[in-house]
Amino acid sequence: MTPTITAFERSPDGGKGLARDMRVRWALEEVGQPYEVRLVSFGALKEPAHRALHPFGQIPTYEEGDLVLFESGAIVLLIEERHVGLLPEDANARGRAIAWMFAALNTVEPPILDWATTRLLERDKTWYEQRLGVVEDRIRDRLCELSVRLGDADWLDGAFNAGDLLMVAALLRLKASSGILEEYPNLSAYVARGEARPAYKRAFAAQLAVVTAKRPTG
Ligand code: GTB
Repeated sequence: MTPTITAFERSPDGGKGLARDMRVRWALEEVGQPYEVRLVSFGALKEPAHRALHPFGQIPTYEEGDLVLFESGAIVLLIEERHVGLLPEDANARGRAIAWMFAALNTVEPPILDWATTRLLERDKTWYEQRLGVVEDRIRDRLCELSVRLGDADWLDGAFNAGDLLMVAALLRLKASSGILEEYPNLSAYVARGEARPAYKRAFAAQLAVVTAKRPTG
């Protein structure tokens, strides 16, 4: 059965691939699973029909037969459980890959989200610059630790897996808008390796096509 995911009808990132449907699209592309996309407006996100799928009125969701899921991390985990290609077969390696998935979502991404929220919503506050500096230093702490662990390896634990997928997705938010990622050349190269994967490119093109299809021509 072909799964259906939801994505923004008009993504506020203008097609940069930063909304969280991107990580689900990427996971589906990695395992070769075709999918359908239902585009949702900001208004419709908060309507009962969408809230029945997602209690917080957000994207992405995932529907497959009787199953309805929300939370991009849970969706990626389900995809890798149902397909070959995103988790190692060895049980211990699989456990470590899942640990990296949680590290991406729970340890590395929170200060990055804090930074994005500060820039988006707190620019007019008298303490904006001070807070931004504090949050950026929290990001640096995490990136420094991650950079040491990655060293000169291509991926976090052997071959590319879902831990890398979510980690690259989290780090991408920093690329080209903060300068912070570029302070860690091995992490910059790590993100570039993720973006160079054919599955990432297909997912990126698919979400960008939504934006370009809506742009008026002429
Ligand atoms: N924990 C959830 C998950 O991982 O699935 C978080 C889902 C979430 O944050 N969804 C956002 C959403 O639906 C879109 S992705 N927001 C609408 C709302 O809450 O009303 C977050 C996002 C939004 C915009 C950008 N951007 O413009 O760059 C990047 C990421």
